[in-house]
Amino acid sequence: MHHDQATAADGDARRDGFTILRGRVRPETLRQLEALLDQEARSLGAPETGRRVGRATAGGDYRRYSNGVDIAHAAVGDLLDDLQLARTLSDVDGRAWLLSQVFVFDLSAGDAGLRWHSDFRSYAFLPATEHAWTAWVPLDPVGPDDQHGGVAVVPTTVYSGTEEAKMFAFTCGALDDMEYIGKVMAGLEGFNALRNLLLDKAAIEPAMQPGDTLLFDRFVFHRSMPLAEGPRRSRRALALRLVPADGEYRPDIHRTQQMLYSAAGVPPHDAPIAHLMGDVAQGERLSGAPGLVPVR
Ligand SMILES: O=C(O)CCC(=O)C(=O)O
Repeated sequence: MHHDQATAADGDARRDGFTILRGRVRPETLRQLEALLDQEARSLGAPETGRRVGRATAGGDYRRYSNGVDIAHAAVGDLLDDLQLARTLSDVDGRAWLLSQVFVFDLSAGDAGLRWHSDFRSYAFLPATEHAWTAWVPLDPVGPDDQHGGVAVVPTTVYSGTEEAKMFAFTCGALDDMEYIGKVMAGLEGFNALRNLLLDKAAIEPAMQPGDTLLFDRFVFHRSMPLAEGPRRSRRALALRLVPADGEYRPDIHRTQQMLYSAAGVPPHDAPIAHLMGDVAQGERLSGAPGLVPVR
């Protein structure tokens, strides 16, 4: 990572779990991504396309949304070329990375987006202690001096999702004890309220222009900032999910978390990578998956 370019508010990936990569995405790539987002959005409400699209994510709401963008799309390839994430992430921990999923989010005034969360569910096919990264790429200006509409983060030096991920995975492994599950469910609301109080207090809302990228670790708590009234009708963004090539494939955790969440009445989360895994079996390395795209 370019430590020389980073300011305190932009975070340090190794220390804070997030950083902002300023101006890496070229204007030509941004135009292609806008077209890609519009193309995905047109498929809204057209189930015959077979794409996984919908108005609402699990717990969030948007004008347009997709979690099923083709990760091998040419515009996504150009974005990866611009971002040079292999170098940046290797500077953080020396590993190689794979693209596992691409989302598009289009938030208009009045949409809540996603509340405070870390990305346990998007990466539930990994061991609970495993790192993974999201590159969040806005296509419109965001921030406190603009119409808000960005993503707020809390540095992992203040609060980290590491223990909650372990807690969820442990609880997923205890589905045979419904008395225990019931007590966990009953305690969750109070637990989340206390944690969210701290997150609201410690939140950093980065100011970003199209071309900038917010890179954050799976354990970083983050939320959508609602779009305030103003000249822009909506805020568009892409999110790239990145997984370690030497990470272990654990579809069993993904499966049990689906059961746990549905027991709590929360909508299921699509299996984001099962169709990309080929013959890779539980416990094997993600690098063997034919459908995951190497990050360059
Ligand atoms: O773009 C947004 O509103 C939220 C993105 C987000 O929370 C995520 O990618 O996990």
